[in-house]
Amino acid sequence: MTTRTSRLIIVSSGVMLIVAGLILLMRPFTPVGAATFDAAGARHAVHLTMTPARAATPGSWLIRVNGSDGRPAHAKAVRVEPVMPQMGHAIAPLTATESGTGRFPLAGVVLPMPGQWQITVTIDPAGAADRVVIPVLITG
Ligand SMILES: [Cu+2]
Repeated sequence: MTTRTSRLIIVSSGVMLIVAGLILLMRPFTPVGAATFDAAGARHAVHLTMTPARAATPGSWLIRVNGSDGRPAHAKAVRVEPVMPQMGHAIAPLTATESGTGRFPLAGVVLPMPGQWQITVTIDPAGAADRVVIPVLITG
């Protein structure tokens, strides 16, 4: 192997390592066992992470709200209404208060049944209420 070839190999494997590192860094952070769901309303986009998305298991939810400009949208709190529309039942609505701009965590949320749920998130920054409906499939 010539010096030139080995130098080329060293440089290209370095480039590949950097590319692999960047791909890892740019991947949105998802905790182990988490499921993520996205939906958009008239003025907001909502990204919901559930850890885990499993029935009858207390879950940690993180709701992230962006405005139409794609940036985190400030609100004091959002209202969260989980329902099972095909079955005609729901759990009591929840209020998630803001923890960092556009971030609304909830702890210990229990969805009692597996199946198709609908999580309605109501955002009300400065009185312009926006409802975003997120379809969520919950496993047993
Ligand atoms: Cu049900």
